[in-house]
Amino acid sequence: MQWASILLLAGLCSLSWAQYEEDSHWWFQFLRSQQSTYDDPYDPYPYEPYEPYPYGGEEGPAYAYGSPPPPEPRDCPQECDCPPNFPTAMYCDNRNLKYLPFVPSRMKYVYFQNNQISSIQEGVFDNATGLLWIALHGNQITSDKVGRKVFSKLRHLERLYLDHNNLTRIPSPLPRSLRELHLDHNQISRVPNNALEGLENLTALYLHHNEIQEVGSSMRGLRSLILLDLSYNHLRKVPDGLPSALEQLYLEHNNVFSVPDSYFRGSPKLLYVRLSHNSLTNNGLASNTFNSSSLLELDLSYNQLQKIPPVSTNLENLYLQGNRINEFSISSFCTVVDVMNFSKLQVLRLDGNEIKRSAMPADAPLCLRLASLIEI
Ligand SMILES: *[C@@H]1O[C@H](CO)[C@@H](O)[C@H](O)[C@H]1NC(C)=O
Ligand SMILES: *[C@@H]1O[C@H](CO)[C@@H](O)[C@H](O)[C@H]1NC(C)=O
Ligand SMILES: *[C@@H]1O[C@H](CO)[C@@H](O)[C@H](O)[C@H]1NC(C)=O
Ligand SMILES: *[C@@H]1O[C@H](CO)[C@@H](O)[C@H](O)[C@H]1NC(C)=O
Ligand SMILES: CC(=O)N[C@H]1CO[C@H](CO)[C@@H](O)[C@@H]1O
Repeated sequence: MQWASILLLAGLCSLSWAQYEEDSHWWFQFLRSQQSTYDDPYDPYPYEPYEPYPYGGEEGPAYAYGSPPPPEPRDCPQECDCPPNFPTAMYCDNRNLKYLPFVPSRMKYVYFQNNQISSIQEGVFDNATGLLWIALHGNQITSDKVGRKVFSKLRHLERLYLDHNNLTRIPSPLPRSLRELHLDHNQISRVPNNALEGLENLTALYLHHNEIQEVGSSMRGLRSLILLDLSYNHLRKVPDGLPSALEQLYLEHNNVFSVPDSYFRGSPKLLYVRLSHNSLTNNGLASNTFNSSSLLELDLSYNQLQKIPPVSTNLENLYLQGNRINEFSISSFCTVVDVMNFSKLQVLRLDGNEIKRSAMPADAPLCLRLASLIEI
């Protein structure tokens, strides 16, 4: 990772500049701490395709250790730090701010996280039309105090962090240039069909831990979307139509009770689907709902399934623990078994069901010949 990227990401993690100056190894420790945060045992695929795009040396941080830091430029708001050797970044995080200071025009990266900011007043970003990242997470921003046009001049904005706030709606309109939108841990309850219209470059959308009951067809048009996280909401239905580039779909901890037939056909690149802790029954599923050849991992644990739904022979990980499954149907994995036809399943979890070990059919090893873990 390049220096600039490390600095930019470090800004999000609320290290202070004092730390940077004291310890020339701070970045190493930062990387190590990052590693442990990502070390989630539930997440076997630490998949981070959204590294800040390779970033030219133009405004590299290159902090000269040993020499006294030059004075801060005069346009820097007094509440904030504007490191002279990184002239496009402004750090105003973790300092009990109640209001957003005006952002000077040269800024591209601004960090306001972990304060007590409750509003985004009209005009605050009007001069900073080159902004690429805005970090506002960990504040108390409410939807009625977000200026109607605050984001309208930001034609280059790529990352917007508004997670861990008090929002009840998705701010609108949003810059069409956005690539990452973080809105998780708010109180958003509804996503209107046009809320995300025109976000043609959006690759990751984080809406988990909200109170969303319905998203309608709002996701369908997001043609670059790769990751959609709607977990920990109150959804009873899956979104109407999935984006065609989607690879990761997280819907765990909702109240979804059915998934339409051929639902995943519209997303031929889908790799990971998590639907654990929902209300799925076999009646709510068509026979080929999950038989989608791109899927590598499917988590259907903690639902109310009584049978193993048919899956593609390409599937590698299938989680079905905590259901009411009472038979081991090998036909759910293999319709034909011979030298050339078998399942690629490696991990199958069936523990916490109503099934006995002896229910494993004799021909199971032939079909599931790659399985390294089968838990019953
Ligand atoms: C915003 O930009 C205008 C025009 O460049 C300038 O006159 C004004 O002082 C700027 N405002 C602030 C608060 O920096
Ligand atoms: C935001 O939510 C928190 C926790 O729910 C609450 O304590 C706080 O008063 C709220 N702030 C505003 C400005 O509504
Ligand atoms: C989307 O990204 C492409 C390529 O990076 C860029 O040319 C285009 O202007 C972006 N679209 C918007 C609406 O910013
Ligand atoms: C999955 O669908 C394919 C055709 O796309 C079919 O050949 C196969 O038998 C199906 N698998 C199961 C387990 O029903
Ligand atoms: C259902 C299935 O995958 N059938 C395949 C079994 O293997 C033969 C080759 O031996 C293929 O032609 C079939 O399509």
